[in-house]
Amino acid sequence: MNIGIVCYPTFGGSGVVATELGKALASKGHNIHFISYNQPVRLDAFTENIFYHEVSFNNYPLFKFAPYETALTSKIVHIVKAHKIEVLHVHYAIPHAAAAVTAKHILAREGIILKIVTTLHGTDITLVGKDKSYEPVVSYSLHESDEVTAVSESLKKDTYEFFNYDEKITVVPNFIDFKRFNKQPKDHFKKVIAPNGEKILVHTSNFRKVKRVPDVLEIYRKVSVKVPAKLLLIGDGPERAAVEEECRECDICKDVIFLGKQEAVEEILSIADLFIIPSETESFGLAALEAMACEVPVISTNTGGLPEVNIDGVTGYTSNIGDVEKMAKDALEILQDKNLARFKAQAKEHSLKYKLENILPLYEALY
Ligand code: GMT
Repeated sequence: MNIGIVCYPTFGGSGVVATELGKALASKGHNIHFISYNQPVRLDAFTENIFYHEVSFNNYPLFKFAPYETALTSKIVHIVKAHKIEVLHVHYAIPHAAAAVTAKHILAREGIILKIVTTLHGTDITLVGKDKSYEPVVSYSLHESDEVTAVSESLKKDTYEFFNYDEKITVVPNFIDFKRFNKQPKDHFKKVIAPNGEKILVHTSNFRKVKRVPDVLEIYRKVSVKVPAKLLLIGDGPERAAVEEECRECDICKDVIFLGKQEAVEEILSIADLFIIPSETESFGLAALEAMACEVPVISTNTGGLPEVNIDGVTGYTSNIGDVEKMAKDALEILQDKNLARFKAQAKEHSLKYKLENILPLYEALY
């Protein structure tokens, strides 16, 4: 098939899922056309039947805000016509679904049929659900999509709750390519980070408020009083400077290592003993699943789709938002030598449910 994929090009989340999906579809012989404002970060190597189309526009002085949605809509129309796109899969509702729906209507006037699959990823529903200003456009775009998917049961429920939409939503969870996400032998790296056999705790995120990175620090501090440990923080974002400042104030800079944005996150996860994700809201928690695939148990909140991914007492533990006391206690429980191997094995075992080979056919069936 000729398939268009509209996504954000950034590290993490919806952009990663969209890009990995496109690459997997291309390897099965589909022609994949990515449409975005930048080359998606994981679209890093030439592949025969993958094409990238950049949305660009001139920002005239009259415009206070760049008309991205209009430029995207026009781009979709051009690409669908030029490459005979049959299905357009948009990741993240705002503004991608609305642009796709407008393009579909423009094309219909010329007798061209375009089918739209909209995948909801999280903040397009949960955060926006609390800000009603986008509601009419999102509800309309969902109605006008041919298929709507959500990445967890929790997100499906939230969508029905926040939006004026009661048609079918298919849950298609995030997935893992186990050819890439696997525990790798990285003992030399582990020795550099933890020369005295310290436990290694890891957190990955875009350092937005919703990730509650200060809670990660608090959990680490409570754990490291009892068990020698190092904390690796992967990613970058608005809250990072404040968290670094807090490390300096608490004099723990030598044990808390900020790694910034990392491409080969699986190599770092390969030396980790525990992954911490204390988010305020998380529709799925792909970062947690990536950790589990590398045999790392998870300490998370019980919000959104996290309990679907991190099974309480099996792959790690879940807690109420902000309950750092319990999260630290649970972390110590997992880190005890008699428990660690069991939790690691169980995390891996559960992650296998989300292997690419299981999830890809679900999307193909929708197309
Ligand atoms: O987590 C983020 O802030 C990025 C965000 C996105 O839209 O790219 O991630 C969302 O989509 C991911 C892929 O489906 C999910 O794994 C994340 O849980 C979700 N983030 C939130 O709900 C906060």
